[in-house]
Amino acid sequence: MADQNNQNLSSTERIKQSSDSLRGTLAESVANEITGSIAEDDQALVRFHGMYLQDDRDRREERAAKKLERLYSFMIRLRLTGGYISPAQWVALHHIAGDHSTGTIKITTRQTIQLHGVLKSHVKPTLKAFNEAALTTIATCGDINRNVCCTAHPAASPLHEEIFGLANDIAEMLLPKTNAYYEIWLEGEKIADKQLEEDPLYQDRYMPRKFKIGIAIPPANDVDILTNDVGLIAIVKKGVIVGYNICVGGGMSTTHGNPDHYARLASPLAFTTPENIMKAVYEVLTIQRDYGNRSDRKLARLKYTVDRLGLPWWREELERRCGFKLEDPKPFEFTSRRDNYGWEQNHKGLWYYTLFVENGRVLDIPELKMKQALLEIAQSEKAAFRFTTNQNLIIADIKPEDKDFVAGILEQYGLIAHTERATKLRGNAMACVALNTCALALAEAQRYMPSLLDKVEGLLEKHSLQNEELIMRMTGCPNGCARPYAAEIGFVGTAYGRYNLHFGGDRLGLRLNKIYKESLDEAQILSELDAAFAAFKEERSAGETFGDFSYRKYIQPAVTA
Ligand code: SRM
Ligand code: SF4
Repeated sequence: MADQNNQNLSSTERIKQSSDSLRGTLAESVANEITGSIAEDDQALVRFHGMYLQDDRDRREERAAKKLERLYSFMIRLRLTGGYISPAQWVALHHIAGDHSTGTIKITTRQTIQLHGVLKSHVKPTLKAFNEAALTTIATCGDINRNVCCTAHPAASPLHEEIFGLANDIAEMLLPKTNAYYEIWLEGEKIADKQLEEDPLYQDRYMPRKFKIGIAIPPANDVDILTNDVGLIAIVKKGVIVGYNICVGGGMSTTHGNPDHYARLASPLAFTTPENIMKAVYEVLTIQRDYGNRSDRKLARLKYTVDRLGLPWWREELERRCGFKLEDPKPFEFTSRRDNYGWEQNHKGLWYYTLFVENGRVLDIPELKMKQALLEIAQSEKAAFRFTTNQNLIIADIKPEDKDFVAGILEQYGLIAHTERATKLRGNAMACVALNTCALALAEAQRYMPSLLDKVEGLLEKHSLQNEELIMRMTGCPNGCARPYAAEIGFVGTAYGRYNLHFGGDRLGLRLNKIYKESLDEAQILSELDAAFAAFKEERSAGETFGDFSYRKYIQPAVTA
């Protein structure tokens, strides 16, 4: 019996099951003008609709002193499979961000967009405006399949369109069947016939926890494929995708001081053909739905179900549910994980400009009017927009005759100089949102990382290492939203101003790093990095990356001791 481990269901399981297909009392909560918040159970349900209730953590003390409730608002996340948005949609997004949120358009580490600071009274107008632009937020959060990521850059491979299509098909297949989103936010009709809402995949319990899928075309591993619950790696022979390696059980989150909660890279489980891949992905979800832990949410991700039941069991069960045999995973090779900044042309002659967006924050500041420049490009309808999982933006699908026009706007607003100015370190770096909106942050991340980078750049120059392609990532807590455990140098917040320093991840995303030193302040971080860079410069072998060197010098001896 699949659910025998799940006698004591977590409170979230009960909320889901009694929610009337994700409705709960959301409509009443949203209509209640007395508070900026919503009822507690609805806070869990609203996530399935693509939102989180948050409050401005910078203003908690001031509000408490005035005996005011917290300054509540919503973070709203779009669903953009493979990170694509049309020019008309960008124009709409620009105005919606200005009218209803802080105005900053935030590119996330899963190729989509978040708006912050949306007051409760603005949520419906925001979702309606998104809907008018054929944009949706459904199922971007909650215990359900999230935004499906795929290799971002169409110039990376002539096969990009095929995996982008697969990403869209998978995303569609795994949408929830409930009509609640349309009813609550878009004045849709209440469906009287409940049979129309029957959901054979999610039923009334949805997944035990969030579920993430990515697709990569080697040699690019820009999507950090093995950090997904399910990572599909396209196997290409003579220019044709002959099938996909199915990798299962990736996930980043840890808990400080608890070894039972760990980061894990997905394990190659099997290979199957393009004809069978949809069925195989679907059945991985049904297995996790039936066998995932529904008692302890900390152990509910697929990675723990994979480790608990083992890969041979998983393969057998997947074959049984699919009704066809799977093959052994095929060999593949990744050669890079970074975004290639600047101009590139694809096999059809279309042009792409990959723009550096520090920590994914698109906004206008006096010295850089990035948002305005992108609005003008979008208004011209001469380019679309694609987001990368490194929080950057590709100005995309530009016809050769339009390239000069787009380049002119980029030049005029200084965006080409801005991108070229980014050092290799900064260009590869990522930090999560953290303070002031993230309720779980223990330390700063995106607001602090730029100034730390200034100092680390200085250290690299001191050791003549500024041309190294180092991957450095930071998060404000151990949940791992900027995938810090898959970086060569990772910082994970432990308390305000303090971070665990991780060393030893590889450059290509095939080996996780480990804690090197715990809870360091900035002075200690810089001193540790100074010493490690000096040793790297002195002792590295030919062509050795910092990740491999630091693994060999600092991590491996501890692991094998
Ligand atoms: Fe995340 C929760 C932001 C990618 C692992 N994540 C959160 C919340 C919603 C905090 C909360 O639950 O209250 C953060 C909202 C902050 C804010 O104010 O915006 C948040 N996560 C983000 C984003 C925006 C970070 C960014 O700077 O881009 C990313 C949005 C992705 C998207 O568009 O869907 C984001 N989160 C990730 C990733 C990276 C990835 O998916 O490639 C991870 C690690 C991979 C994984 O899932 O294992 C990640 N976020 C988590 C977790 C830990 C989940 C777990 O297994 O325990 C949490 C906490 C939770 O779910 O309980 C979390
Ligand atoms: Fe918030 Fe932690 Fe995710 Fe950063 S890693 S956004 S602090 S949950």
